[in-house]
Amino acid sequence: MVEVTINGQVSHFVEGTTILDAVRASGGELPSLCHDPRLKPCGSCRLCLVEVVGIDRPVASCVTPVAAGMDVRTHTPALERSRETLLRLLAARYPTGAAEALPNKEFHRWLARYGVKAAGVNEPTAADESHPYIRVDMSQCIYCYRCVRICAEVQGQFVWRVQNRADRTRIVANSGAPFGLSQCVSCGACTDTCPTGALTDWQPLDVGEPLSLVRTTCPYCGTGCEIDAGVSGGRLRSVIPVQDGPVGKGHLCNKGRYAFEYVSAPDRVVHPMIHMGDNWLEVSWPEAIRFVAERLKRIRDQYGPDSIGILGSARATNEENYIAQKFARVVIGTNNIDCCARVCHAPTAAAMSAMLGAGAATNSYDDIERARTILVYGANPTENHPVIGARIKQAALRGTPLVVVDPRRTELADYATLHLQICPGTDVALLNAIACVIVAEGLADIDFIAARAGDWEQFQQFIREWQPERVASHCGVAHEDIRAAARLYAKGKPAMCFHGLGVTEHTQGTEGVMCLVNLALLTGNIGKPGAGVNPLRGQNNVQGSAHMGCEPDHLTGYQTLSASRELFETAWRSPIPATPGKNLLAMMDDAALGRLHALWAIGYDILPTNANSWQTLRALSRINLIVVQDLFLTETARAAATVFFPAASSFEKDGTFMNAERRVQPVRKVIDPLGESRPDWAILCAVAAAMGHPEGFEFESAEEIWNEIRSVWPAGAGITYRRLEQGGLQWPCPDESHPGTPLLHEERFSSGPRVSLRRIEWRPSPETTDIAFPLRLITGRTLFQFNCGTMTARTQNNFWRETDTLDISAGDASRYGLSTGTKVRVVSRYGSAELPIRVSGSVRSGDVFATFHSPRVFLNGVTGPHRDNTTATPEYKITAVRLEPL
Ligand SMILES: Nc1nc2c(c(=O)[nH]1)N[C@H]1C(S)=C(S)[C@@H](COP(=O)(O)OP(=O)(O)OC[C@H]3O[C@@H](n4cnc5c(=O)[nH]c(N)nc54)[C@H](O)[C@@H]3O)O[C@H]1N2
Ligand SMILES: Nc1nc2c(c(=O)[nH]1)N[C@H]1C(S)=C(S)[C@@H](COP(=O)(O)OP(=O)(O)OC[C@H]3O[C@@H](n4cnc5c(=O)[nH]c(N)nc54)[C@H](O)[C@@H]3O)O[C@H]1N2
Ligand SMILES: [Mo]
Repeated sequence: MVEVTINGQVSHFVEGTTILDAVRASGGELPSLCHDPRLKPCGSCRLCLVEVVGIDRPVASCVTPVAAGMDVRTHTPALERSRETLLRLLAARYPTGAAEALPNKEFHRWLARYGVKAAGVNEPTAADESHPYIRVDMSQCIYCYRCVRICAEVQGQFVWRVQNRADRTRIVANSGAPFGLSQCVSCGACTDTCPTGALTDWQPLDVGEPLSLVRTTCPYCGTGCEIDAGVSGGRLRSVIPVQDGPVGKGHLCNKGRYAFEYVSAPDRVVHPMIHMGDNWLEVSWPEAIRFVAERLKRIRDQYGPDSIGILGSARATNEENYIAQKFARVVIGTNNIDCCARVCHAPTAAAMSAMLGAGAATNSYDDIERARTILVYGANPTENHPVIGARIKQAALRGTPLVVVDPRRTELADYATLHLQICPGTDVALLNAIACVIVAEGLADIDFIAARAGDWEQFQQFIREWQPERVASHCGVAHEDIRAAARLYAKGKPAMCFHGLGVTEHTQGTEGVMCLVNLALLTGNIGKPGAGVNPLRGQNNVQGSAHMGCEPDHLTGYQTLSASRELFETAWRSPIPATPGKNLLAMMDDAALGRLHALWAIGYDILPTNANSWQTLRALSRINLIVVQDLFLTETARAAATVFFPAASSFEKDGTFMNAERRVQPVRKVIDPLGESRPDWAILCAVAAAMGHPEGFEFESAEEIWNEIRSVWPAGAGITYRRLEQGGLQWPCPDESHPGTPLLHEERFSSGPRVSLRRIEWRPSPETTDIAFPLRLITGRTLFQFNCGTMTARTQNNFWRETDTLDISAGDASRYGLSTGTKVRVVSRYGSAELPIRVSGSVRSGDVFATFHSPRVFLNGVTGPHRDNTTATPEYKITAVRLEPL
């Protein structure tokens, strides 16, 4: 700490603190225009100059660190005069009226504060209005370059460029094309930092600045960025990043920042409805609840509790998912409860809990900056977890070696030291070969293995057979590259692995993740900062919904039914059914055989998202009672539901989400539930009461539910709502003085002191290409749309991505006589779908890629029946197809 005097006041600061930060930290106000804490300081605007006793000339406070004994003056008459002069110079050319239109912009605030009026001409022609969310008017640019810097330094997109020099300097979107057509990923960072009216969101221009901000958590992906939601007139108006959010650190992606219009979409369903004849009839809540309660009772009495299945929601809160599984087990009396972790990272949870004792990410996002090598395995974070993707991209730009394993050339592959463009479904072979190199070349961490890993002898024996030369042709990767990847990962410690669905959504999904854990164990990359095995979990609360017990074999806290039954029976004062529960896939199998009579799907649109949709449709159509609880009439609801319960969105209720780094974060009510919609937990509790089981479901608030969760989940016991006010807590957090756990398995594994290396044989996918089906379809996602599309497709994100496309290599396209925009029929052994072609350099000849976001395309009409051999997760990543012209 150094002692500094600021305007006569003595204070202490950490060494390296800049004068500007010191002044602001001690509550002082100091104008600046080029500064943003998210950026490297540049000291160019001269507004933050201060006088330091003993130094002749004023210094730029944003680039000058404090020093012991420094005596700083921030507001001498000379400094204030020079600030006013600077502002006058800038205002001379600044359009009149611009400052009044957006009084909250930084430059506009300083103009007002120093009593300076803009005197320039308005040049409306300078405006670029081609972007759906951002208005550009460079006649209001003051050349602070914050947009250029944030786009490069935070998002890594390099859209904004400086053109020309001196008087003719202009800032333009790359290539000078209209901004809306540029490489912009619409993260909003530039408008967020722009201190003038040059870059602004349309929102405040259209509907005015919000009157208040409510801090909550983003409703989209498992990254879990905190957001400030702007409200006025009882409506959600804007979203901006929380500057001190532990995850986003003042950054968001397009969806979190802008794609919230779904909340007030005109077709949001806001009344309970019952399907009668060919129509949906709006009914009252008591009517809808009575109807469902009676039908469920009747079905339970007639066919038994296991003829009913419930699906929790990866989009709803922890509290709601806790109630969903408690409802299934206590009120219905079945373990038939699942959620869409099943089709996603269930293999990760299974593999990691089997091997390490905890089924969740070992490390935290903050380790990205600590890692000395990053392995991105079967994941596409710049599109699917963009805030994490941007951090990984920045690490690569700084020179951290990056290895990407993906059959497609993803954006990160462009930044990678090494991209292994693997043939889909050959990961176990490839990972074994990497392990083989690590062992054979003496790169294994023998001390770590001796202390903490078992079955080392047997593993060495086994892995010897997996030389890269043997697997290279199966994997479609050069054996030299496999060796190079092994060396990068094993030598550049700590090495951090992020993985995604490219590993899990396969017949060997669970085993693939086990192979990744093997690599971390072999190299001692576990239990250390900057290392570990880290699944990039899918939705906002998919980690939480499974963790709360929306899984047939697990109770809250991922505690197994077999081990924790007694704890829960005591807490719930109710027996827990003994019959093993069915997962989603098994429920569908049962339904197809006429054995599942009721299904309650909460925030999960299974028809378009489950693989092999036609089979799903056949199954659904045999179920007597389907209740869909959602914001919208989903495809499942349209095709097969009898009752629709309108749920409140995450902006309309309190609760918590759990992100992919095990962080529990608050979800706060920003606006009232739209229409008659209700929080999911309230609906479940009302049905419990109507079924004659109010006890255990008489909650008044989400916090009351959370406190019950804490009482049955020892590793979460210390996470109170009050503590969450300070920015979320990572479990394990066993008591209220525990700080939370950013890093797992440090001294010992969750399951004990030693864990075993796994010997896993590679078994090729049963889905093979042949003359009739010569191409391999890979499915996945894209930046601007989200999963079943119910939310993003109701926003202006359609501007960038109106429909799913079939990405094909240029060579294959010309072979089939196809070009971008041509519509084709993709046909598999299971069904077909029609969608336009997009010729793309990202896929290899023989592979095609498509997203599954658009209900018009219904891509899962094409995918097949194969499943992970441990968790039943569908093999979405490989389907043999052919293309037919239309
Ligand atoms: N914009 C956007 N973001 C999302 C979502 C969204 O729909 N849109 N969905 C959210 C959800 S639910 C999830 S689960 C996450 C998923 O996030 P990711 O795990 O990144 O999901 P995918 O894009 O499905 O697949 C990742 C990558 O796996 C590659 N891959 C395919 N087959 C193989 C293979 O055999 N081996 C290897 N090594 N790689 C393979 C694909 O080419 C793809 O680039 O994203 C979340 N975030
Ligand atoms: N071909 C192919 N198919 C896939 C995949 C793939 O890679 N390829 N990936 C799979 C994966 S990983 C996943 S996770 C699934 C995703 O499949 P889904 O879970 O069906 O998709 P989501 O879009 O995440 O959202 C589900 C629903 O939740 C609703 N919702 C949002 N908030 C709330 C709320 O607070 N309460 C309630 N009740 N509802 C709410 C939304 O309106 C939406 O209808 O798709 C799977 N399907
Ligand atoms: Mo997912």
